[in-house]
Amino acid sequence: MEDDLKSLHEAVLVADEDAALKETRRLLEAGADPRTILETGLAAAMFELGQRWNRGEAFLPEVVAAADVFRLCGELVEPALAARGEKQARHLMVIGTVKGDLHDLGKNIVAALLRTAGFEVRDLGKDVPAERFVEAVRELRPKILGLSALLTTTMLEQKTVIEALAGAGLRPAVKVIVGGAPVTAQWAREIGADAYAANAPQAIEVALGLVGGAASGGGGGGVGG
Ligand code: B1M
Repeated sequence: MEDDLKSLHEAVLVADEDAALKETRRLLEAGADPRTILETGLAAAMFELGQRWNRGEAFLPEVVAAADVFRLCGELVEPALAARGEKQARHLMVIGTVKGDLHDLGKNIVAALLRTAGFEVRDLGKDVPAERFVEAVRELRPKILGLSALLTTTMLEQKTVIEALAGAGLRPAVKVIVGGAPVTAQWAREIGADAYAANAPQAIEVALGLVGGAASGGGGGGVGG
């Protein structure tokens, strides 16, 4: 299993679609935890590629190709994840990547894992304007709204959404969780979010805490204080 996860990691890094899909199928058939496949195999590879990009050791076309392979493998894993969440009580959550931001791989993982924890997740996609989030909260009345941002420039849009919710009189109606690589607990506090989560497993913990399903803890969680 360890070796298969390693092979999957390598295949995503070099954007070898056939090998990555084969390894994902092999892991699923061997009964590997789909969360582990997502986090340890797929997400860790994208993280490493991001670091290589930071150091100038990887280039945009490689990142785009790897992101595509990541998405295809994620689609294979999702049914196994969804099957885990089916028997649990459903809390509605709306999630999306904010306006101006096209990064959705992390948000997709967060959404997929939340489904395994008993949340019904409405994913509004990426590049979502504040008005669309407000409209979704007004119409769907979710317990939680999740805002993902991967760019330092688009983090500001998380604040815009929270302000737009307040302007529409909807802020008390929904708990807001913010996340994404440049986002911090301090930023979450500054913009008046209810919680921050650093990664997908933390997002589950935090979301369950907000709906009274479990105590939140770890590195993420409420932003008060
Ligand atoms: Co872009 N990109 N990118 N990119 N990209 C980053 C973010 C960057 C750090 C790379 C770099 O320069 N080193 C940099 C941002 C710099 C900054 O603002 N500080 C950057 C840039 C500059 C850009 C462009 C401007 C590049 C260009 O065109 N010149 C451009 C912008 C496009 C736009 O959005 N308008 C761009 C484009 C792209 C691609 C399209 C090629 C592709 C995205 C494909 C896609 O998402 N469908 C891409 C990618 C893949 C990356 C990196 C390499 C990887 C991001 C990723 O998917 N990671 C990234 C480098 C990096 O992050 N170090 C980079 C894997 C994913 C599983 O992790 O998204 O962090 P992550 O999600 C985690 C947590 O953050 C958290 O949980 C997830 C899972 O554990 N999380 C949440 C995320 N959302 C959450 C929400 C929550 C809670 C937790 O609650 C609601």
